Amino acid sequence: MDIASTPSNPAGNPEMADAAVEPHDPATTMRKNYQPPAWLVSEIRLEFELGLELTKCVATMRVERNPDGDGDQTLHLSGDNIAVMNLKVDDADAEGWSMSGPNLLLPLSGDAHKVTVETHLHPATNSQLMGLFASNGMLCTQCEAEGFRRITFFPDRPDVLSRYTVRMTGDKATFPVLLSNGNLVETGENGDGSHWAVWDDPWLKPSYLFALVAGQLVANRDTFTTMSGRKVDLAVWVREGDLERTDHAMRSLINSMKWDEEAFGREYDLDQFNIVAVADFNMGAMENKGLNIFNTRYVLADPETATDGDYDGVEGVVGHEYFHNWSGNRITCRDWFQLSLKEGFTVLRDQMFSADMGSEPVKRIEDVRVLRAAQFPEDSGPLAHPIRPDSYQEISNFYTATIYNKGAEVIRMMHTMAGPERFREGTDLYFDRHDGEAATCEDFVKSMEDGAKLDLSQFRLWYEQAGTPKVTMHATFDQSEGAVTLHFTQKVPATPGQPTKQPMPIPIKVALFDRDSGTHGGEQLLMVDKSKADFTFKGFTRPPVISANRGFTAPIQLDAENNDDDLVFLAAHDDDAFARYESLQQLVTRELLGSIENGPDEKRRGAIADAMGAVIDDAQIDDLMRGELLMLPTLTFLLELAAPADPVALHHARERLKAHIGLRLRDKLIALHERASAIPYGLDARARGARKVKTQALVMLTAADPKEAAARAEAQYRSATNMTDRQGALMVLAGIGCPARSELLADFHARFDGNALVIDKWFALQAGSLDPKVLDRVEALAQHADFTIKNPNRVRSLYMTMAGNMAAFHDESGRGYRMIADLVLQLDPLNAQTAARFIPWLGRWRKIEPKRAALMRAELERIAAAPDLSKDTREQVTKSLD
Ligand code: 0A1
Ligand code: ZN
Repeated sequence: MDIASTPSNPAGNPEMADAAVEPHDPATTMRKNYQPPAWLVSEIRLEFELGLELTKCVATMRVERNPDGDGDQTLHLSGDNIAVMNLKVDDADAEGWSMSGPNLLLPLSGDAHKVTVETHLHPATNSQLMGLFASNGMLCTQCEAEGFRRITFFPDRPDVLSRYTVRMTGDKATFPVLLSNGNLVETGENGDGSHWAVWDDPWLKPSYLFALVAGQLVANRDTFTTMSGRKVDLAVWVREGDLERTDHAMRSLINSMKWDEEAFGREYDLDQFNIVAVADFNMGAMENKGLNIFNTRYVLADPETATDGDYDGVEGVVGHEYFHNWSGNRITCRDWFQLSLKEGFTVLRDQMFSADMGSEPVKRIEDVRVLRAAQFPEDSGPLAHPIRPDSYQEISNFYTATIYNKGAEVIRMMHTMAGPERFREGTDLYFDRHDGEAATCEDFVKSMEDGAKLDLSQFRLWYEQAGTPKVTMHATFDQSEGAVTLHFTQKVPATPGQPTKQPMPIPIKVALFDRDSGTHGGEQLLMVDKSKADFTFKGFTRPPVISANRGFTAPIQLDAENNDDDLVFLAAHDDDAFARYESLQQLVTRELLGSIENGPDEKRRGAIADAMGAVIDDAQIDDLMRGELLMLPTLTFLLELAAPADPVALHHARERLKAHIGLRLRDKLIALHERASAIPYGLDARARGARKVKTQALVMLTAADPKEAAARAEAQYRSATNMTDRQGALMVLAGIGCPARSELLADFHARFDGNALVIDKWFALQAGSLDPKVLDRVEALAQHADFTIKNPNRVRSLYMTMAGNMAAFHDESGRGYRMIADLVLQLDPLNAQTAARFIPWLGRWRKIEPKRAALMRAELERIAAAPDLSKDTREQVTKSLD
């Protein structure tokens, strides 16, 4: 089977659009059609003559017939936006070759040949940022998933593993630094102002892990000695002025290397490890073998310009990319349907790493919040797909919260079921068994069964079925028997292409609390594996309070039918940090959803404020956790539960509750703000926690009394020694119509002029604010001299932030929807991947009340009607309208 790209649907042809879900549609790649490649490439030598306008590439491959292939005599080489400049087979001009669309077909007579192909690339005009592109005067690559075919003709699929040698030559002044995968083996001067370097990667790898960087870069260097004594040279490469902001990335890298040895027994396997930061990048970062390429956003950090959240982002992403060296590179994916094999597992690994570096319970709460805000809506919308999808049109659309975050949750459930030691035996076996292979999710599951001694037969459904299971729990008490029974039901909702579902095994941790003593007799792990399941516990003299899904052991929506008193009890007594957080969240959720229908419930609002007050006073918890407990549920999560809803009404209900809490707890919040403000800057948990609660307090106080809080926020801004405090204060000010607002926004811009990452914040602060004039401001900001549609970070900081700002995006005029659709149409020809990522916001129309839903659909239809839409955007928009 040729996995090469296929033509997208002709614009405006509704029949073709319908056919997109049919198995025979040529634009759709089906998992069940996987065939091993007919030809393999054992070695490839790439020779580059570098230039920003023109780069010449000569690729010499040793191709060999795959004994497991179908015997096809024709070598299929994928291409995208490149032309053959020269083609040789065994050093003679190739004969009989042809183009099939963008791809090269080359008939071969023998079992092994040398194939040489020359291509010419134009990095400076490559706005898609896939393949070889220019960013700020440097050259850089992005090949995952299908970017290598924009560099040379190749069987660009992850199950073709080759040994790579790369030779680069280029002008020494323009490209003083020349980097590629593996180890640097030779360098030299050409005597004409140009120089060259040869890099050799001894590890077999798929083409998506190839990378090259050339440019004016400087390095923060260090070394790491691995557990078996290999000394590794580490370098974080950035532009000259950024060097002093690389220490945290380097520290995170060293911590990651050590952690992977200890937690998973994984050692690094080359003499060099390079990280390069680039300003123009579609995603967060990329795990190319030995040469990770990062969005600057996940490398650069110092106290003045990066928030605590940014610091966490750097640590997590540096870890994530490093951990891919084993979960992704040493063992890669057989095909892109297996993407979660590397991504789900690596997200779990980075989550565990960050938890070990910081606070485990706080990290768990943060991860669940992300899952609920980003993955749950995906799983219940038109783009829902299993963590191992069955089909795709454009694989770039499948780098989703489902593949990444739900994928991690699924493996976390295995961890919960097996316990840490057996889980480790499972992963050891997986790494042993499949090292050097292009593997499947099934290989992982089998290794877990054999190594961790788990029966995962029914559990495999988690890989097959999309949709967030809805679970209910109802407790009954039999006084005469002293027995409490928990009655569970589960239902996996229908999702596109999957109308009926089977029950899945759902591990749920529970504890039964005695109401008087506030204690419980131990946690139990229950497996709910049928549509209905009952569990009975004896030895109770009165009905206990049930704490369920402790630690969020399963990615489900649980309705535990607790009454308000139970929730208040758990918010005060639960010894599981997540469950404590969850009970407060549930109480708030109940109040918010209820208040839309019936107005506020005074008793419940009082209970919430009391519980929050108790959180502020609780000396047993640290400020990092306090900050989590004081946060209200996100609007995206609430919308999931309320749908179809009026999102603006929901937003106002949430603001009203914030104001109520702010008013009721005014003195406590002021005291909290003052206590936290006295703690000096540091990166330790205490100081970070202080900054977190400081801004939380400010947010609640502002909702209650904007004028009074504005003065406090202004003082926080003016005395800030770090970005967390400064941004927190400005966020609050940007949302209220106070005189300091524009002055301090201008001050912020002037202070950080020229620092792209901070100017991104400046755009985002305005696009995400509570200011009722956000849409006017976004329109004006799009005309600002600092706005450019060519930089994905900048586009996201303005438009993604606005799309996530419920009150603005869902403005009843439909203007927010129109602005996003206009952006998609403008961006699509330039950067299809980034454009397509905006479609899901409009695709949520089914969750929204009918008037707005119609406006959202109309914008999707306007996009769908545009001629020459990219395959990326076409797929998303078609599925969103279905
Ligand atoms: N594998 C990377 C994510 C990534 C995917 C596609 C890209 O191309 C635009 C870039 C990065 C990761 O999981 O970190
Ligand atoms: Zn990844």
